Amino acid sequence: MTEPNAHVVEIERDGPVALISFDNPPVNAASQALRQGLDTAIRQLADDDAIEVIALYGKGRSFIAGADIREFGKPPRAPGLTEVCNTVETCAKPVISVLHGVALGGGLEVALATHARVAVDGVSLGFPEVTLGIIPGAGGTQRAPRLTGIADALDLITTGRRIGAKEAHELGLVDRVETEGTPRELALTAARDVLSGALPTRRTREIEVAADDAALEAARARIAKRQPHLFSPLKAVDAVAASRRPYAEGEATERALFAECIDSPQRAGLVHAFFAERAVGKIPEVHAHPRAVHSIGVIGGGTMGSGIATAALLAGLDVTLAERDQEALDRGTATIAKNLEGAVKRGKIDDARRDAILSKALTATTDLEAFATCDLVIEAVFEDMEVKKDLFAQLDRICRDGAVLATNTSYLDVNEIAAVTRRPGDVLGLHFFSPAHVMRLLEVVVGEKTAPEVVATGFALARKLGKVAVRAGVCDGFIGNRILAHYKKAADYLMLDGASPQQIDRAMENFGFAMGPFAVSDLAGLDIGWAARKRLAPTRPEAERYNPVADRICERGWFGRKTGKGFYVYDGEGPRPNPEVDAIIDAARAEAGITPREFSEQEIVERYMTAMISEAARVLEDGIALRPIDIDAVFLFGYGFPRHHGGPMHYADTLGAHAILNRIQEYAKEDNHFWRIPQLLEELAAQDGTFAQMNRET
Ligand code: T1G
Repeated sequence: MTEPNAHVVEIERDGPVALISFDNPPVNAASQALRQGLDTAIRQLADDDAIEVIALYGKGRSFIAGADIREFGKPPRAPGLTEVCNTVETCAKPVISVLHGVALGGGLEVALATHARVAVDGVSLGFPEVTLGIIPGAGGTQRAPRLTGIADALDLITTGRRIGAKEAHELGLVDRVETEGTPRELALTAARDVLSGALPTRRTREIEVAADDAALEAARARIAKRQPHLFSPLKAVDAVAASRRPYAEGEATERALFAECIDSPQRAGLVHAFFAERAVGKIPEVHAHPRAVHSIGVIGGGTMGSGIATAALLAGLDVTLAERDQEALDRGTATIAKNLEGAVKRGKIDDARRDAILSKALTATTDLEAFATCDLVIEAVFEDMEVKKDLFAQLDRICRDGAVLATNTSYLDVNEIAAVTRRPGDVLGLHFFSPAHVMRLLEVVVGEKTAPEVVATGFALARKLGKVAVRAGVCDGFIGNRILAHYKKAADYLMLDGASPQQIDRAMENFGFAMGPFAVSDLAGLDIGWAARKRLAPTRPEAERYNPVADRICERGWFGRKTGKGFYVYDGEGPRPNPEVDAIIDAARAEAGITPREFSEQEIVERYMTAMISEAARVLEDGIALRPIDIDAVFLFGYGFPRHHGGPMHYADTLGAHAILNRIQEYAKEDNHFWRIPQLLEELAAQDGTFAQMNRET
């Protein structure tokens, strides 16, 4: 018999008790070595007459964080986790588990296969599989309903929601909760309790599941409403439904459904999204030492400034908020108080914490001199270069040596702003997305002279705020807004040529975006795009087509949701198309001599996505984004890009560079100014390459 893998799985004997521990840093993923080690250890101990009870626990941070996601899409290597769980459950001797840190996915499945479970307070349990495009595949859909009943199992398995020890106990998922002791100590104690009869054990597969057709139907209805684009949650419901059948049959159903999911493009997209969130932290400045940041200054109490201040306060930082006059300052602090109230309602903080934040951590002032002691200052005033330069000259005079000076500009030149200070190395862009205390993306904009430790400080701050930081270079709009400006034009041309704004929105919503581009513009405020178009008008090339519809809407004083009208009408009955916009569109078409034509939903998606991918390729060519995966993260965390498509670059790979090139060539026949072939795409097509390869090479 093979020995358990000595590095990953270890056996320790203590009289009649055997402890099996896992040590597979950083998170104890159930890699092939762990699976093999556990399987071998159980079989070995089952044959060992001296052993009467076996207890499993994890070394390091966790019990087991689930299957090793890096193995997905590769040929499976035996033993599979289903088989290992069955070895555990069918062992003739009692096997128990002690869960600490996280027990997720396959980790929780191993635990459910043991004969009793002890949860250490603070543990996080859950089935995140649907967030990765799959379903629990090692008996989770069969054993969870046996312990919790169908309704609660459906809730956990179809949402990926994580629960703590107390809730797991209430649901019947664990048998005991412990607040003190190391996992090893608790494993020993619990094993002895099994021997004394104080901790009963049983095989989960032997429990009967009560029928609950209403819960199954309710879950299907909830999924159709909330996750209409996702493939795996409905499969998860089917698998849970099969738990009413004899165990082996239910398990076979789960296996078949799991296999469908693991091969689906959605699984590839969702796993890519998981790794994108982690990949963006790998930057050239990774070894630079971040400066300590305990107190931050925020200039500007508008939506952005107060959102940034809220995010920092929620992360436990001291914040000084500055505005020009008392009235604006009062509005800013009121917005922060409202944001914090929202956090209380969502259960993120309690009343006492909110009061403490408002009375102790937040300082409001109209005097910039208050920034003298701040570790980092973020400017979030309106987008005017002269105003920003003036502010940075003042900050340069006021702030202490070593303080980091950041601008939240969405598109202005960070180098030009840095140049007015005597310390351009301390200056960078920290581009938050509205609402800043909710949206997870932070573009860290690195200027020509930004010092490596200042970049590292931006990333460390993002971590503290729970944000996903992406490194961006300087250009108009950085990564996200530069690409947005381009594909928004594609949407405008579609409209001018015959598609209605609602049709375009619907097409993109059916593709998976939470909102289409015109609904988003209405939400953000049409005046924002109007200001940007006016700013760029002097540099707009002659050859560029122009759609004046949004300008005409703005000229009527309709700025979208906040004024009750835009592309849609908002009058309390839910948004509906603004009938007056049709006439504006007709006039614009007539003026440009366009005879409108029909667009299929597919063509809309193709043109929109091709424009997005084209500009993204140019952003890469220009070195504005480090890697394709950084662009994916920007769109996933800042622009509501459908996670199951993995991001624009991952999606581009699913189409292939050739197909995209062909589309651009086709579209260029009608407009060769807008539809230009990015050199990078041409090179990829020539080499039959993918964006994914570029991720690996850099
Ligand atoms: N597989 C492989 N690598 C993983 C991993 C996993 N399951 N989990 C984390 N990593 C890597 C991660 O990429 C990063 O690497 C490092 O570990 C630290 O992670 C059969 C099929 C456990 C809560 O979905 O939720 O079981 O970037 O930065 O913030 O039914 O990672 O350093 O190179 O995130 O402390 C179900 C996924 C799998 C859990 C830790 N399990 N992981 O968070 O650290 S499906 C999951 C997490 C399954 C079965 C099915 C989190 C965490 P690098 P980190 P963290």
